[in-house]
Amino acid sequence: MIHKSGFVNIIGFPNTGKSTLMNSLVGEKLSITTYKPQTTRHRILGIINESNFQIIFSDTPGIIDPVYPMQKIMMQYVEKALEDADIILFLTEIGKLENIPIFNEIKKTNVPIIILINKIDQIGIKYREYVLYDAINHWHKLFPNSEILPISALKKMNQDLLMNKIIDLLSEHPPYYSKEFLSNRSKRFFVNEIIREKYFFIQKEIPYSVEINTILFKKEKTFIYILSYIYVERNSQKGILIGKRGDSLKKLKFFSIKSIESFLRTKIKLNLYVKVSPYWRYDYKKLKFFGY
Ligand SMILES: Nc1nc2c(ncn2[C@@H]2O[C@H](COP(=O)(O)OP(=O)(O)OP(=O)(O)O)[C@@H](O)[C@H]2O)c(=O)[nH]1
Ligand SMILES: [Mg+2]
Repeated sequence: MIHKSGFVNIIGFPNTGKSTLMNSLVGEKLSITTYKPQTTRHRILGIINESNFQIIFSDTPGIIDPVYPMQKIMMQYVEKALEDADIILFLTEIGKLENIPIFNEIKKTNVPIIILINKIDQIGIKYREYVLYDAINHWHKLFPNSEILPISALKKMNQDLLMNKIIDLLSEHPPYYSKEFLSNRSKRFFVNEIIREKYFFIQKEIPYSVEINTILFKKEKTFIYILSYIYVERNSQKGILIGKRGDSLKKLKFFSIKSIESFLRTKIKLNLYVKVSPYWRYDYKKLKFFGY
C-alpha cells in the first residue's frame, strides 16, 4: 500500500475563512474564527491521519501590509508557509476580485496552487452561476495554471472534491508526524486562543491589544485547574476589559469555561487575571515571551 503525505498551506487575505476551512477539513476546532479580520496570529497545524495518507494543513494569518512588529512576525509566518508548502490553498472570497502585487510573489512558487473561492453560500442560487463566472475568469487570468474551486467552508460545500484533489496532488511519502498528532500546538496554546476568541465576541473594543498567557494548567482529580493572564497594552484598557462591576470579565470567564471544557472534554476551573504589558505588540522581546 502506498502512503502519501505532505504540507498543505492555507494562505489568503484576512477574514476570507482560512481558519474555518482548516477546522472543517480536520474536523476539530483548532483555529479560532471570528467575524473580524486579523484573528489568526500564528501558524497553526491541523493534521488529518488516515491509514494511507497524512495531510498536514497550516492555517496562517491573513496577508496584510505589516505596520508594527507583531504584524511583521505574522507575515513572516505567511512567507515561510509559501516556502515550505507541497500544495498551496489560496483562499479568496466570492465578490472580492483583488489584484495586488503579492500575487507576483505567490506566482513564483513551483508548487501547485488551488484557488478556492469561498463563501459561495452567501450568493443565492439564482445568481451564483453569474457571480462565479466573473470570479473564475478573474482568478484564471491571474493564475492560468491553477485549479479553481468554488467552496463554502462554513456549509462544507465541495469539500469532498477539494479533499480528492489534494490527495491526488500529494506525493508518496511516509508520515511526517506521529499518527496520533492532531496539531503541533499545546493545550495551553489552545486555551489562550479560546479565551481570545471569546473576547472578540463579548467585547468589541481593543481586541487587537489583548494577548493571553496561560501560566498554570494543572490536572486535579476531577478537573483541570487553569490560570490565565490576560494582557492589555495600557492601564486604561484594563477597565474596558474588566467592565462595570467586573461584568465583562465575568462574561468572558463564563463563555471561556464552556468552550475550553468542550475542547478538552473535561471539567475545568478557570481563573483570569488582567495585567498590563505596555505596548507588547511593538516589542520583539515581549512578543517572543508570548510565543511569536
Ligand atoms: N457565509 C460564510 N461565511 C464564512 C465562510 N467561511 C468563513 N466564514 C465567516 O467569515 C468570517 C471569518 O472567518 P475566519 O475563518 O476567521 O477567517 P480567516 O481567513 O481565518 O481570518 P483571519 O485569521 O483574520 O485572517 C467568520 O465570521 C466566518 O464564520 C463561508 O463559507 N460562508
Ligand atoms: Mg484565521
